[in-house]
Amino acid sequence: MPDSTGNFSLLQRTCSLVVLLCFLHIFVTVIYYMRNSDSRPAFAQNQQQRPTIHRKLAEQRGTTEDSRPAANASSNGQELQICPEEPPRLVGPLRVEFSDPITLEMVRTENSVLQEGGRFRPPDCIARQKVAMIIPFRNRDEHLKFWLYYLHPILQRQQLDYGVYVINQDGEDTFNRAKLLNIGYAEALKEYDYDCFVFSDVDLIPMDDRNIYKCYNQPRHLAVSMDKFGFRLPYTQYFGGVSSLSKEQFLKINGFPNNYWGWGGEDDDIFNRISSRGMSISRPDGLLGRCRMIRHERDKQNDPNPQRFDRIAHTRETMATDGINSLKYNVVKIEKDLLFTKITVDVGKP
Ligand code: BGN
Repeated sequence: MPDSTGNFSLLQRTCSLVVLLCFLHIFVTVIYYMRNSDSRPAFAQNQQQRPTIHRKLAEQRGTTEDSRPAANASSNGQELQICPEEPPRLVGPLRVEFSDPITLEMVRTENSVLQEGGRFRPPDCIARQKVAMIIPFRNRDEHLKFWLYYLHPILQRQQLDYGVYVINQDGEDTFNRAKLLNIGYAEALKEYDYDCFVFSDVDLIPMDDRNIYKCYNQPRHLAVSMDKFGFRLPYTQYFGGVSSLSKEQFLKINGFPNNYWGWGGEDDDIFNRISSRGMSISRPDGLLGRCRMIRHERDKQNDPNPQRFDRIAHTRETMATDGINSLKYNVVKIEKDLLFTKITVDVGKP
């Protein structure tokens, strides 16, 4: 007859072993999860890895506003190397949505590595390009908040030496996007020796940080795959939304037109300028160039410009005399925030 005490202790030992194995399993899972949670490449939250690395480096360097190191040296005097061709901390596809309850104060706290005016320089290497981000603007503070929230960490991971310039059209007269872009170019150059200019609408956010906001050997169209157009180009010549031109490329086309008042056509004029000067458009592939647009109603004083059809038919004749060489405006106010430089300008009226 089986001994019930023996049976019981066998059962007890089996249970203990099962419990032990469970603990071991949990332990291994936790360790595995912790080791991988920092390096998940896909669909990484934009805010992960945010300023920690830079904050640590800045803390090590003891960088303050007045102790920005020279471009080729760290604060401890060591010679810096040029940044790698491929920035090492990019994470790929990003989650972008506009329902998160964020405030400018939160964005400022998360970007304490910035210098006043929305300026940044990689602390651990010499950036390959000095890029001015130019945003034409009027009454879109809600959109600007999301642009800053998403773009600052991306641009930092892209290891750019950059500054953000919000060019705010003063008054309530008809909006003039391309003229504001010209003004952004001129004003940014008064501050720093930028060699590249990214022109971005305030409501467009890239969905992949491998879409690098820098200049290429041809003028670059960066917003190639927008959610609003079903993630494809609306037409082959489309050059709207976000683009980049080096200083040399910009000057070669005499900048942008100043006389497109109201919505539409100015980006097609820029396209015409580029092709008439023998350049082509460079673009990222459709997957990498995906971006989201913040939905909104059409702005007041930005109705479709009825003259745009006629204007884009004559770009070749007008571009030599209408552009950066004929730009006239008045600066009303310059404000420095930690996250951006806001330049309010009087652009005149049609
Ligand atoms: C085009 C506009 C662009 C605009 C795109 C996308 C014109 C010129 C006359 C054909 N061009 O039609 O300015 O960026 O749509 O919305 O209207």
